[in-house]
Amino acid sequence: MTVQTVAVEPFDDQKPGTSGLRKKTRAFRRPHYLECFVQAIFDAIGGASGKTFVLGGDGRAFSPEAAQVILRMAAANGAARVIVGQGALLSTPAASHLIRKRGTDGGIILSASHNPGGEDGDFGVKFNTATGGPAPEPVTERIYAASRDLTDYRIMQTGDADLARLGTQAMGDMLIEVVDPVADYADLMENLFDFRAISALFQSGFRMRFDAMNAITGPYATEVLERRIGAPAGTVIRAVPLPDFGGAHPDPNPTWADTLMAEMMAPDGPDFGAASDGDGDRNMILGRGVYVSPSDSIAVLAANATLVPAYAAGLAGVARSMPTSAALDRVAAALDIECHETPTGWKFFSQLLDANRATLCGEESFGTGSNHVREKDGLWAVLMWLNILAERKESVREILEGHWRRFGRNYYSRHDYEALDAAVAERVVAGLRERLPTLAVQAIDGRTVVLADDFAYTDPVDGSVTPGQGLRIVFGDGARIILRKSGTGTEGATLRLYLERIVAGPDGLTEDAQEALAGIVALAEDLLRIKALSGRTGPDVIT
Ligand code: VG1
Ligand code: CO
Repeated sequence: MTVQTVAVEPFDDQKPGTSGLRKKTRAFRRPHYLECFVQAIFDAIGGASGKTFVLGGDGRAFSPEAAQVILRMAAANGAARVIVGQGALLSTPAASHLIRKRGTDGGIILSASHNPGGEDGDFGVKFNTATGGPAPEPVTERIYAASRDLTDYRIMQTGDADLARLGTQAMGDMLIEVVDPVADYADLMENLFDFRAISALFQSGFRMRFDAMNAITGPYATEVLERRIGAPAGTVIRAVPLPDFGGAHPDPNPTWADTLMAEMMAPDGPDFGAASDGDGDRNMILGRGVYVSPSDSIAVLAANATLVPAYAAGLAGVARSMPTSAALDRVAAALDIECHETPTGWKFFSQLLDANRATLCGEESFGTGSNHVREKDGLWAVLMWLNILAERKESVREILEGHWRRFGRNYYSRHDYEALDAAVAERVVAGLRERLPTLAVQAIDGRTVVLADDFAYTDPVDGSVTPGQGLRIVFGDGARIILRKSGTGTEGATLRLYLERIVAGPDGLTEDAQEALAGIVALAEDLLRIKALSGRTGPDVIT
């Protein structure tokens, strides 16, 4: 076995976004493209020599080939060991857990998460550090810099490793350890939650539907819900990960999980419904006839966390991304714990979790998690809900409405304008940015603006400042309009418009969210003119 050094011209577009490098599968299949990014990762972390890594992903097209390339490159770069999920499979939270449990130097996750997969879809590569969390900004900056300076990469000339066979095999001086992708993660869940209480709930006739969307959570949900907890067979649907997700868009929201939505909205629908995304870190929560907005979900979980064994002692603090509604803030105030507001992307939570400044974290984009790993975790959120439902013996709707009566309701919605012409998107953003200073001293439409800025985050742990994280207009009554550009798309530019309005109650708590927000939506269009400038008649996805 010899190490080959391949001279290359560097690529100039390997800048990781909100969560890793995402490109069209075809772009990743171009000669040397994946190899250059992987070498840039190794170079950016001071080399791979003597190190141990975790490797796996959501099984989308190109994953098997990519895993073999990464193994041959890790061997050529002197890595000591790579722990690989069987079949190169690992959900994002399971990979994070494995990195931590085995004390490795980090891991490489092959996924473009909620982006569609297949030959015409997207592929992605993400590096997580030894904490188990997504590489923080300084590391992704170093990876990008290394990718631009690259002159060559190193790869072992050898055949494929057998990733179907559990156990250890050698590749040159490096060991490849193929592990069951599900077992360690399922054990972790069993330690956090009261599986017996959840089992009893199912035995009492509770009905659930879990839509794995033909993606990675299928094997995890089947093992945990059906085998260990004893939910009826068939509770988990679309449970086998497919390279193209069966043509589905593996994003758990009302638009893309429409079949599940229809089943849950029927009068005789199941008691509880949930869906997860491509790489298993997102979750959508539904009750019979009710959709739980992710911003409400994290608030409800925080308010009820002490009912769950792992959090019985209370929470050190909570955190939410800036565009996530402020429903969580009121729970934190009631619990008298810290509430942090971070930029979008899980990497900003990791530092707070490490410093024990937060125990639970949430994002409006169907991401919820805790200090059990350093990623958001779809199945964990589902189990949190199940454990709380088992303890409270109330329906999802009763819990949600009770929460609003106690804390008030933050009506919330996100409107996405996808794959816009990049110049058009920039015009919308620049237009608003220019007007921010004047907005801050104005009353618009009878509402007083108390803050209009471009969100900059100061990390309370290390004092680092991350500017430019989204334009926000905050009104005196707590209503907000927020605009930011997506950092995970692979086509044109996607604009996300986040809308929020607070109703303290006791009246007006159960309106339809879009109707309750109609005034704010109209105001946003007046200010931003997204429709006028883009020629679109409305958003592509509403969550
Ligand atoms: C989106 C979400 C963000 C999430 C990120 C990664 O980013 O808005 O909240 O952390 O995806 O999630 P953006 O930049 O497109 O808004 V995942 O499940 O796609 O890794
Ligand atoms: Co994801």
